[in-house]
Amino acid sequence: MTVVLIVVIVLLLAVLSAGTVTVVRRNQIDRGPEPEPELRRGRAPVRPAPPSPPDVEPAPPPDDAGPPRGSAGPAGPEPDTKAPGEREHAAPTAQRPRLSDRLGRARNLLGSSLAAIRGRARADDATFDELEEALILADVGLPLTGRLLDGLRSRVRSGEIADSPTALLDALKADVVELFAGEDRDLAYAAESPSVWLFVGVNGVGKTTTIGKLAARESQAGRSVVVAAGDTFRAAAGDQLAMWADRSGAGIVRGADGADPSSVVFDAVQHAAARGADLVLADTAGRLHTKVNLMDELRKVRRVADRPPGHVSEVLLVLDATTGQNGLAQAREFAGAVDVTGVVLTKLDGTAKGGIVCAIRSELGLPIKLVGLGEGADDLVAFDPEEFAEALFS
Ligand SMILES: Nc1nc2c(ncn2[C@@H]2O[C@H](COP(=O)(O)OP(=O)(O)OP(=O)(O)O)[C@@H](O)[C@H]2O)c(=O)[nH]1
Ligand SMILES: [Mg+2]
Repeated sequence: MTVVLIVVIVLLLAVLSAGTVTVVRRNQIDRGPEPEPELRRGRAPVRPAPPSPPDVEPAPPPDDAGPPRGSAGPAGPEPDTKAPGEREHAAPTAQRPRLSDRLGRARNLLGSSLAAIRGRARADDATFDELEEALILADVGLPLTGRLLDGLRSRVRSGEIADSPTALLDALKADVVELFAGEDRDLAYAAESPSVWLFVGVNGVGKTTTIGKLAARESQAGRSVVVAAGDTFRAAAGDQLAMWADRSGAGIVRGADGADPSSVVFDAVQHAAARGADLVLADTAGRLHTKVNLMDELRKVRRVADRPPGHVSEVLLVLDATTGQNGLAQAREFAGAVDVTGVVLTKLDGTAKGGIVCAIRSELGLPIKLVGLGEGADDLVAFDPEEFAEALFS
């Protein structure tokens, strides 16, 4: 009897302890996996894409000789069911970054050279040699460096500039600001909506990111925005743009992978017009400026985007400031192909040396409209020559 009682008690204890283990395991499962370290830090660019809206079916490639086929209106299911006016605008964001705070590398590079120049007694040949070296290091480029120094030399000789390094550097700063005088840096809107801003450039320069930043900015300003996923070359490009559109509340029109980019942009314009949207921001696939067929494709995108009801009011060439003088060759080719109206210089916060801004302006005469200072939605600022010269040469 006692033996039977002991066996029953042991069995009871065994059952109870098994139950406890089950509960602990369930609790562990309920907590779910630990978040990825990247997500915990909250870095925006790797945020998982939002559930993508149904894509707009691409219309057949528009024919250059006449109106695009299938162009009666936005094709396929609407990707964005809210009317532009109903769309909630992105929440007001933090203060915009300052160029002087982000131009780290250029300032470091120039800082020690400028300190050495300031320490000299006079603005003599040795001072000019040092200044020449500093400007070339800062990516101002040989031709412009030569022109700037020639002008300064003759003004020191004539006594217009005092024979002191500080006076010399002040005059240089003023000359750099003067380079940008008279340029129209405003982004243009067409008299009739929708305006189309087309973004072009080589691979990886920051076209899609710039569109994302601008979609947020324009939405905050109260404009209704549609982004056109004209990069049908890379499968992930549409998702990247959809993520930015989702954040800013902009509408998006996408095409199938490999679709004719001009048909996607055309659909986006139709979609924007049908909904009374103000602005279409059209992405394009990165392309080498030396590839004739790809540059021809871009010409076609521009032509199609400019057909009523669309009005191309900006063609923005996006250049990566860290590529230095090669940006000039890119700018020449793109400007020749699609009538570039302005430059967006990205990654000035990175390893860029800054002086390329001056070279682009002086060699190509294109206005620098915007500057990218980071990967976040707020990291896009209007280019300010005074602030730039102050940041670079102080
Ligand atoms: N630091 C920094 N990174 C930037 C800036 N603008 C873009 N980037 C980063 O540069 C990388 C490329 O940006 P994308 O916008 O994908 O470039 P893209 O021109 O659209 O590239 P493709 O579509 O491949 O031609 C991304 O990692 C961006 O986060 C900037 O101003 N500063
Ligand atoms: Mg892109």
